[in-house]
Order: sequence, then structure tokens, then C-alpha cells
Amino acid sequence: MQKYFDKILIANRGEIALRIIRTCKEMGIKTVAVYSTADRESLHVRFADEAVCIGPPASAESYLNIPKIMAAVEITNADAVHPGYGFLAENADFAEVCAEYGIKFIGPTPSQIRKMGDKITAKETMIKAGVPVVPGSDGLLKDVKHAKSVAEGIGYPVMLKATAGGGGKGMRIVWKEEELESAWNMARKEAKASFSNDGIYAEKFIEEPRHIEIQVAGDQYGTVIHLSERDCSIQRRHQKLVEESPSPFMTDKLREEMGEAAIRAGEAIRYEGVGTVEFLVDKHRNFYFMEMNTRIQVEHTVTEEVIDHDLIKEQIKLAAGEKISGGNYIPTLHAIEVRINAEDPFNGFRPSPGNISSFHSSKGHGVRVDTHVYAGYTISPYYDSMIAKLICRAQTREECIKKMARALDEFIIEGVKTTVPFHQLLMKNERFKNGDFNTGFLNEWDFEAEAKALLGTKK
Ligand code: MV4
Repeated sequence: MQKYFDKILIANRGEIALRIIRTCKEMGIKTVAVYSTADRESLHVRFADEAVCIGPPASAESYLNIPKIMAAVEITNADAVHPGYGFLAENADFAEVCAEYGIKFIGPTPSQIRKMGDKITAKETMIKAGVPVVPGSDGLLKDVKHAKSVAEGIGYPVMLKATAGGGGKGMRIVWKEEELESAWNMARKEAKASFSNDGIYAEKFIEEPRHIEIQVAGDQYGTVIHLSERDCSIQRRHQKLVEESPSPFMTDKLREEMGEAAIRAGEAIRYEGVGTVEFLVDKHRNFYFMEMNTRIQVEHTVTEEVIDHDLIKEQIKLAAGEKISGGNYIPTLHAIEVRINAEDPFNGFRPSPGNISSFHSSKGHGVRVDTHVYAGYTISPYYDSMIAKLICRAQTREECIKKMARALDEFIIEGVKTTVPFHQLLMKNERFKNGDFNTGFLNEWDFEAEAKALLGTKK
């Protein structure tokens, strides 16, 4: 068997670190875990061939600390780094430091990361590549006066967005001119505080959009393919809760058009590795480029399930210079992922860290659980609150929802509050079952009332 790398250091923690270690083992590649003192007892530390403690719990002093990670690379003699998601995954400076040390960063090049990291640059690149974008300002807005004249031209409602943003930060909807000045000031302030960059641009506000993203893969020779879509419209405050593939809103024609647009997006920057092109899709099935994620994502699993390919393996092969052979992938099955977080859905999804006293994960045909958690594990308040990803796969969406409901019923997690009851209600919701939802769904759905009604009927 061809050896792509000798030893990969995983610059991450939790389930994604475990996920990457699994694939490395299957490929005969040695692994190095890094960990903070809060993660001493973690499974990624136990399952890796070697492990290096890189500091105290605070991410800035451990998982986000480039010198400490590079020191771990050096002492273990790793020849590649996998950044996972979050932390340093989209940090172009980190990718650059890796390159300077002769270490392969498993992901795109620093310049590819930068081109997509700045949203105005990304949008300009997409316009040149013929990818549809939301109508908006021609680059940065100079001042409120400029913002007002641009908004007038686009027509209200408009959205102000931070060019350094993404994921909802520094974003403001403006319904009418009178609101523009205060929205402008707030967006600038938030952008400056979050990104030390207060550059703002404007777009037409797309009402009740769906969030549909296309998984792409590019090799080092300019070939880019797509691996179909994921529908991530079930979100709360820009946190995805459920993802699925195919999208219930998708048609063969729309998939072909969005797939081709995503390929053009990747080709425009000669994208290397796996990535995701996010689109807003309106009710008329017009779609608009939103942003590109230059990393593996949490929800990559649903694509893996519907096309039966290991995306971490693809990342490693592409990073090692393997050519893409073959075309695009169209799903034949249906997969849904729900994120089980240590949060209380009946208390505003408030984080509920703590010790998990008992843990039994769902099992059975078509059921996959990606988790780093076991009975006795403590969810730390220092990191994100994800306990497990529960992924179900079936022949049809209807069967997949039934399987998910069954799998949720047998998941036992005690000691912390979880999002399991929320997902149980969702699998019974008529609008969800009909595929009739968009990014506004969770604002409209009173699931607490639905929960009370269900309890009432049980008595
Ligand atoms: C939009 C939009 C409507 N119109 N842009 C949210 C996160 C950031 N990546 C961009 N986002 C949005 N941009 C225009 N011109 C609506 C959203 C949006 C959203 C997008 C995807 C998933 C969930 C969302 C929830 C609220 C707003």
C-alpha cells in the first residue's frame, strides 16, 4: 500500500481528533495527539501513537498556540499536520508556518485560505468566476452616507456584513433608511471588536433563505469536483443543529447548477483539498454564493454516508498530491446528522457542562455515532459543548427520520442536560417531516409548547 505520510500530528481535540486518528490508522499512518491539561483523560490522547501536552485548558495557550504546536511537530518528527475544524483550521498564518517548516498542512494553501477569509475579496473572485452572488455594494462602504446611497440603490431590506466576518458576527439587517445609521454603527463596532477589522459591505437581504452547501474537492493539478449538497437550514443563532443530504428542497436541475457553480468557485482559486461552498437559496430556487469554508466541517459525515467515501482519507490523499479521477458524486441514500450538545434546550440552549455519569450510545443498522465521550467523561466549559454527532442513513428521507427517532429514543446520557429532547420533538414535527423549513424555522417553531402538549397527552 502506498504511504501518503509517515506521521500526522492532529492539531485538534474531541471527536474530530478521534475521527482523524481512525482514518490514519486505516491508512497505516502514525499519529500524534496534542492536548491541554483539561484533556489528559481524552480518548484522542489514548488512541494516538504519541501524545504531547501543549499547555493549560485555555485554547489561546494550547490548541490555538502556534509555537507550542510547532514544538510538538518538531519533537515528534511529524511530517504533516491535520487541523480538523475550528481552532487553527482556517488560520492562513498557521498554514504558512507549516510550509516554512516543510510540514504539510492538510488543507488548502495560505493564499487560498486568505482569498476566502476576506468576504469582499471572495465575492469579487466569485463574480469574476461567474458564480451568482447576492446583489450588493461594490466592495467596502466608506461611511454612513455611502451606505445610505448604496442601500437606496439595492432597495430595502439590506444587510450590512463585516468583510472579515462569517458565521453571523458583525451582521445587521436594515429594514428601512431610519434604521441604517444605528445598524451601521453597531456592525462596525462589533466587527472591530471581533476581527480588529471594521470593513463593512452591504447586500440585498434575502428573506427566509435555505442554507444549502456543496461539498467540493480539488487536487493540486486544477481539477475540482463536487460531492453534492447538505441542507443546514436548521440553525439557531448561526449554530447548526441538524444537517442532511440530499436537501429536501433539491431538484436534479438545481443540484447540477449549484454543483457547477461550486466547481467554478473552487477552480477560480485552484482550490486544493476538501472544502464547502455555502449558498443562500431563496423560495424561487435562486441561489447565491455566501462563503466558502476551507476546512473539513462538522457535518462532513452526512456526505460520507450518502456517497460512501471517507472524506478525511480524501483530504490526506489530496494533500499528498494524488490526482482526482472520476466525476461528481450524486447521493443515492439519505442521511441526517443531529448534534447532541450539552445544552438545555428548555432554557435557551444554555450550556450544561459537567460529568456524564452514564452514557449509552444508539446502535443498529444505518446508525453512526461520532463521539469522544464515555461514561465518566467531563464536558469542559473551556471548549464547545458537543457530546456526539448522531448520523442515520436510510433509503429514503422518511425512513431516515423514523430511524433517527428510534436512535434518539435509545441514546442514554445522564449527568448533563442535552439537546436529545429537542431532536426528538423535531423528528415528530410536521414541517420538518414535510421538508418545509428554512433558516427562520427555529424562530417560528415553539417546541417548548409542543413538548408540554405531548407531556399532557401522555398523562
Ligand atoms: C444573509 C442572509 C440574508 N441575506 N445574507 C448568516 C451567516 C452568514 N454566513 C450569512 N448569513 C446570512 N446572510 C443576505 N444577503 C441571511 C443570513 C442568515 C443565515 C444564513 C444561513 C443560515 C442561517 C442564517 C440565519 C440567519 C441569517
